[in-house]
Amino acid sequence: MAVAPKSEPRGVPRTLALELARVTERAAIAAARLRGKGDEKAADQAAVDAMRDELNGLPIRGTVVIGEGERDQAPMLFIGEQLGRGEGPEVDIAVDPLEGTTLCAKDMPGAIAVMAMAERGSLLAAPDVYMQKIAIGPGYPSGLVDLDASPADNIAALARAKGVEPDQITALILDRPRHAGLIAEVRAAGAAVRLISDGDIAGIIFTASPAETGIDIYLGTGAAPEGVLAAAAMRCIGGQMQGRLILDTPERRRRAAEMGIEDLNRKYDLVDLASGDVIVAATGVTDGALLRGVRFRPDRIQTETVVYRSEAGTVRRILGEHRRGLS
Ligand code: VTB
Ligand code: MG
Ligand code: MG
Repeated sequence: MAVAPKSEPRGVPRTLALELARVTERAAIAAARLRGKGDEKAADQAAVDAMRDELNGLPIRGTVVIGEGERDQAPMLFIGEQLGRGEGPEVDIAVDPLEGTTLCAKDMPGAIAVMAMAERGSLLAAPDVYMQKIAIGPGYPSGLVDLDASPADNIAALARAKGVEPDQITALILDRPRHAGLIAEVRAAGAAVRLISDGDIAGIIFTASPAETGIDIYLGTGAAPEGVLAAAAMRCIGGQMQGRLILDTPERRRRAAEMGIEDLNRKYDLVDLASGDVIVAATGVTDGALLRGVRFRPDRIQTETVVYRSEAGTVRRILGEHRRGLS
């Protein structure tokens, strides 16, 4: 009996996965040249330029829906910018060319170049405001934790589901004054808190493999673009996530409305943030727990990239060696 050919998936052609890796590799290398130089803007700009240039060579009709940078006036791939050669599939593009600009400028762990590509209309076009977020890994009943539940209830529910005491739970939280209350509540619930200075995309991804990372839950408020990028990755790996935009000024509300957001208090689920067929790629800039940073050797440049694809649920790690054309 003839085996039916596997149908070509709709949405984003899977061959683009390697192209995405190429894009984040280039951005990471460009940023890594400015690692430890104390100049966040220059490193960000280098990553943005490299990413834009590489994306413009792809056979896609891309629209930037997430272009991080508005909030801190960083150089950005702007929302609405059209990318690609103007042929091929219509796709949404979300980018954070240099996630953790401060980490890069100080040569601290965890700076990455990251982007997502998805079927047209499937990534939340979020303004660069803050987003309240919660995430846990795969394997739990849906709705186990909730953005609107208290930290104590979320920790207790997660501990019960894992069959452990709350003191066996570790929450990852951005180290910010705004989180003082949250951190105290999580500790009062008996859980441990691991603080990070930046990099909550990786922070959310860590919840997907608690045995390796030691992180069971992500809690707190980070940037919305990073929320959408993290959601895109979680769609591929599995896990649960919710987010809510913080639209606390007339200007932010105006900006959100302009971008088509109708319910300003909406609690977004994972699939509201990133639906459809999605590919995510990230390359390490500095060494980190998720990815090794760029290594400059006399004869080559080495990179580590991870590529996630939702349709097949694949996670691929690519060790790149770049020998030419990278001066
Ligand atoms: C977080 C963090 C990012 O922005 O999303 C953060 O994960 C939120 O903004 O790496 P504040 O720094 O204002 O708290 C970053 O630090 C930078 O994009
Ligand atoms: Mg950025
Ligand atoms: Mg960022």
